[in-house]
Amino acid sequence: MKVTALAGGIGGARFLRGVKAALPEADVTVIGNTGDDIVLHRLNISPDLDTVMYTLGGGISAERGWGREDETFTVAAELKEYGVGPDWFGLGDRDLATHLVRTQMLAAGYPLSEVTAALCQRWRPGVRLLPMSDDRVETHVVITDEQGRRAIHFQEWWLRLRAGVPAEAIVSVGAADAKPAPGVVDAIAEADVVLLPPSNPVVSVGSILAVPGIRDAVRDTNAPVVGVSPIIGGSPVRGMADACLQAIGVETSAEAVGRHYGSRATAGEAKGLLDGWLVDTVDAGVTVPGARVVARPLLMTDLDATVAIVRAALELSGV
Ligand code: GDP
Ligand code: FO1
Ligand code: CA
Repeated sequence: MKVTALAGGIGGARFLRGVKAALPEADVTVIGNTGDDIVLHRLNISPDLDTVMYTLGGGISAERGWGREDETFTVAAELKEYGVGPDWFGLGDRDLATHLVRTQMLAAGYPLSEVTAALCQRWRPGVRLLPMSDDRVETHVVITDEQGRRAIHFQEWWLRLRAGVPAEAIVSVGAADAKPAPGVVDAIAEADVVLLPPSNPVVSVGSILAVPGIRDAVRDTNAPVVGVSPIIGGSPVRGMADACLQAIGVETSAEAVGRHYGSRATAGEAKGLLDGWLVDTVDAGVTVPGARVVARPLLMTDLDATVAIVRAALELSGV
């Protein structure tokens, strides 16, 4: 069976661990968000690709959910001594090696998709991990602070400001001119099932869908498309997705996010993405016109619980 998933970082990666355990024989393609990518100290950093790669490859920090297990931050401490920022981004020593390899390969002319494949040679995540695009796309957030109204990188808003300053707009810089990476559109078109994990609907799944051609591929695939809600009982399970949803005028609820994705049964321009929408049992009764909505426990507390969520999503898809 061919499974294709559109994933962000921690929520996506944890869900994918369940996909691999539920379907050990499946051919899984992951389309990863690169809107969070940032260049710091001339290093190309791809946090969401790395989170998926390390989580599925056994290198993730279990405690933090991002970066490497057994990490040290000596280089970051030395940079701080020089007064060289930013100090809000946790640059780990082990993680640094990944950024160095990625930066060198990109500088040598390899596209990000090939660089990612090369990094995965080491980590063997057991899925085909494709960046959404080989073109540079960066999520920026428009805020107003003491320096006036300006756009800052998503990572600065998320990590330094902890999304505490309201986002007046969230912009995918470069997305309009980006092309899907090789294999992305085919992986959606040729899948037996397409899954939208419980990733951030705005800055993870939303960024991927902002690359021209990807949203249409999801709308038009012959495969059933099922999404899993990252919002339970009116709150994100982790992180600050509510601040992102507010910026795009979507209420923080499983129903509003399901309706934001919309149903594939809707005709014309308003055609959405979903055949099925999985919500938590506390959100039972939610409706998304044109899509089947099923309620199941959606907390990925351990692998067994996550496998049960994946099985429920597959059942809902009918595959
Ligand atoms: P990020 O890139 O690291 O922020 O990760 P993602 O975008 O992939 O996922 C973030 C989302 O995962 C958040 O909005 C959380 O609400 C959601 N999430 C985290 N843990 C769980 C869980 O156990 N169950 C569900 N349903 N959602 C979760
Ligand atoms: N998340 C944090 O909350 N603080 C950090 O310092 C941090 C550093 C970091 C470094 C590499 C990496 O791959 C991920 C990292 N993350 C960090 C996670 C990540 O950047 C974001 O929290 C998510 O992408 C938000 O969507
Ligand atoms: Ca992310």
